[in-house]
Amino acid sequence: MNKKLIFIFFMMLKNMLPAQTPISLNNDWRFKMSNFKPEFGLNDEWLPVNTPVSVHTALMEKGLIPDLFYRDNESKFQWIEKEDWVFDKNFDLSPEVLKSEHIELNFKGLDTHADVFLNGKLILKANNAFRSWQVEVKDILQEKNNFIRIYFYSAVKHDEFIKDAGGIFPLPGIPTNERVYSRKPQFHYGWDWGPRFVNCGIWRDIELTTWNSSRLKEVNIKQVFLSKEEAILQADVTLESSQLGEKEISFEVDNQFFTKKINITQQGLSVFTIDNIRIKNPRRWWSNGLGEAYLYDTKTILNNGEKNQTISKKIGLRTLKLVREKDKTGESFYFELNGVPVFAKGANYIPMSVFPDNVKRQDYESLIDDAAAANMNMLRVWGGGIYENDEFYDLCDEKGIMVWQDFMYACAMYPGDADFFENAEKEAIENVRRLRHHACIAVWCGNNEINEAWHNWGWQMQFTLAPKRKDAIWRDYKTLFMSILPKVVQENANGTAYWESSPSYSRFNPKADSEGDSHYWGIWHDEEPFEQFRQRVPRFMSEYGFQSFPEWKTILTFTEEQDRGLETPVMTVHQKHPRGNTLIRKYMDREYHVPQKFEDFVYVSQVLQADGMRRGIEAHRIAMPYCMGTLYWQLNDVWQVASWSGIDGLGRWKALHYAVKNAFAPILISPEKKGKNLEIAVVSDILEDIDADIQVQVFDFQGNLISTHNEKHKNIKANSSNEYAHFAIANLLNGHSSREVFALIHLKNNEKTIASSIYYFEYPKNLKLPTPQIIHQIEATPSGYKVILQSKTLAKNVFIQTEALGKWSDNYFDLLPNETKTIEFTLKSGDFYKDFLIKSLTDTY
Ligand code: BMA
Repeated sequence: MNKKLIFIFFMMLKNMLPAQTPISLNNDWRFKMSNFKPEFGLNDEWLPVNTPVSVHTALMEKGLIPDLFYRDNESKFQWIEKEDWVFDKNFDLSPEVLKSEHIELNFKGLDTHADVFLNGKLILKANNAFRSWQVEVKDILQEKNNFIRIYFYSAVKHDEFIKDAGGIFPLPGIPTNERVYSRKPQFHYGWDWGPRFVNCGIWRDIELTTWNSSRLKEVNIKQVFLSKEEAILQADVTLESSQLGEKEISFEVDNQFFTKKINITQQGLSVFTIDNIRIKNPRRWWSNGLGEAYLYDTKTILNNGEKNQTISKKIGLRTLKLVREKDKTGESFYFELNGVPVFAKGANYIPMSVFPDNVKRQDYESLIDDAAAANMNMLRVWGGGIYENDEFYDLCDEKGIMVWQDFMYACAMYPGDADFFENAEKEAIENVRRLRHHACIAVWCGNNEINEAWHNWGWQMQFTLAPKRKDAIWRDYKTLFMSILPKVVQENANGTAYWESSPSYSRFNPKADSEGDSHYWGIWHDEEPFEQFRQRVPRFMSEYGFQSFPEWKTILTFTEEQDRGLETPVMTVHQKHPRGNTLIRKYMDREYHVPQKFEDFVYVSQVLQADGMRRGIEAHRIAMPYCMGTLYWQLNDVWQVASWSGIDGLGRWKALHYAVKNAFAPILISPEKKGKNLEIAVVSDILEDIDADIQVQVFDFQGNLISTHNEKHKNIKANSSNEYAHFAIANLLNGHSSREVFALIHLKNNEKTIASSIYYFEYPKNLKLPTPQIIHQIEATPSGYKVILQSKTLAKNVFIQTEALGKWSDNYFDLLPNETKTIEFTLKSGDFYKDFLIKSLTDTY
């Protein structure tokens, strides 16, 4: 054999060695209700199931209960949460496995209160869905017929028990409800966009891991120094050992190996550092839009005799700081990536399904692609959901999406006993360490809206709390969010910032606009007009939003004919905000003709939401660098529902997501009427200056040119926003009515359009829109279809519907008079021609 072949053979052998390869215990489980009750219509039998799975998803999968999101099924299946459920499984092990010195059972996610028995022995009492659990089980295992049983206690019964057992907690009756007693996804108890399904089950993998003498427990890759010329890293390698002696560890990055001889002098955990890992001319990690999100592959290897063990991680080299500096108006709040202040463009992310056990890698891929495609560079993982699966953060790393990561606490006061704090601390340490190597992680935030709620939502009065009780609740808040969590971040997050609570101040506090991050709900809750976005500009807008309905084809999936009306009992189940429909209608009435037909109302609700939020985004972007971020509420949905999302529960983009894609474009033109002028601001996220001409053309709806105006050679400054031109509206209109024309604004560099915008001088309901004749042609493409459209007159908010699932390159757009527009549809599944329909705003009159 030549040397090359020997090498290949050796590498194959090395890869085949079983050392540390976990043995999956995911398959061949069975489950049933613990105390069988015939009234629920199930048989008293064990049901075979593969994990990860939860009770609700398993029952649906088996066809024993119907689709829980259909019609009003939510209320019919609330009994599931009140029962205890048992999962068990038999398994054999090979003599080789049993020979290992150590055999560990690793439960990556149990939701939530569970007793675990192995071969009749209680090995674990789990009480936190956000933690993983490792148990050494060598002494309990046998070759044949091992038996594992997991008994899940009803979380709601657990919560009620704690709540009622006044003496157990020092502070019974903590506002606002009992969900705080369970460390599980808080939205499972119902939210203003989600159903209540207090789920339980094995929601992440279960594995057996074996090891002898020593194993790699963890590696913490620290970035010691980073410049354009050089990166210096350090790998802190934690080993767990039962035998002492000499070994070798190595670290591989960028085709370089760094090896270290080590001497293990103690049993248990020891940390060894490989330092001075140097990468010349490092390729740095940039957020979406600013450059490549380059990732380096790393391998940390324990040379363990003939059995090597490897931990692989992808890392991005970057500096990412949260900059908060006092200034004349208050305090700045922005993220600085590799020394560049970055305007954060994105949304709030909630879990991808009510049942996170059911979310697949391709679902994550699709959603993170959607975020990147809409020019986003940041998502906020909101505190009422979950610390996401690794795949989510891997994809954010790859696509350059920075992550604002909340700890999982939302809109309630939490207990303050020692057990709770210990559990919370362990949960935080585990998750911070799990995620710290991800380039995407930008900030850890203590909670969602708890500080604001305590001070502004009237709880202190509502719950008539005695002063002592109030003080104690606030003391516990401070312990968790101002002491335990920041300490965990400081000690484990490799320099990532901690922020106590989002938002810092309520919208009724003037400081909300001058420092910290802000949730602005004056638009929506307080019924303020969308124009108010320009008046209430904070330093960093981390929440604001407006509802719409999911697409009609999505509504059809959970309704029957008689359900399809705004206030029908079934639609009410799928609208969780008590004033949701009233508010949508009220805002619609201000700016649009309110359609009679529900189907049209659904469509106009989306157009309304999209345009309102566009105005919000523009208000925030043009205010840079005063304001340095805009994350709207909310990116996605957990089911089919009327909500603030831009992508509906079946993954269909609402009008909002298309509008966001334009409003988040690297270069944005933002026209705004001020007095008698139309002012043209341009925002550029590009890191160099651009020489550009601004051209404004005014047309009537038949396409006749009314006037043209040019401003030549404007220096559009890098990474900034400025007003570059203004035009007297009277000159633009040139004697025509503002109800009959629109302005088309182009920004051109060497005659090439680099950004454009359409401006209307009036609300849509005041425009004298002609009824367009849209002609179209459909052609098949390798990935789906393309639709070519044309109209002689303006067609506003052209919407193309198909029953098929897939992605449109554009939708809900204005088709200009005589323009030929080609739209691509990438088909995922379904029949493209079924219920194919094209409509525009005037079709709803
Ligand atoms: C925010 C969030 C959520 C809520 C949303 C819509 O304040 O933090 O709790 O779902 O508003 O009301």
